[in-house]
Amino acid sequence: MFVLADILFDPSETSPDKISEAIDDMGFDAKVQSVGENDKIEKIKLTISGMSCASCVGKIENHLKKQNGISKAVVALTTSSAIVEFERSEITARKIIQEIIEIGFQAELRNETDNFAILEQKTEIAKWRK
Ligand code: 9UX
Repeated sequence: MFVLADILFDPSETSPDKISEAIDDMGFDAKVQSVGENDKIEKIKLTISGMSCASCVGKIENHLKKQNGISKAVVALTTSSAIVEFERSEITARKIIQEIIEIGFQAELRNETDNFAILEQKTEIAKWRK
């Protein structure tokens, strides 16, 4: 009997081949059929400076939510940070940062490791698609 399993995984933790092996190890025969677009949504953390009162939070959140492709924008005044979720096909991290700067604040990706993690993940996925 042949069945299809749709598996959602974290590319930083495992790979389709590893998952398939693990299923083989349990006594079944698994083959990877396709690696889908599980990277449609990207989540970034930003450091935002220039916020001096609670209304700034609302200003930034509202401005971001108006942009196409941004599904979530949560800004925190106390930690000078923001978490933004967006569709890669609609908008980029660079554009999001530009939008924040345009309304008078400073923004940058929270740290280098995050940038590398995003890059690595993309490279991994590109590899599997070949
Ligand atoms: Mo508060 Mo923010 O008076 O741009 S709204 S400083």
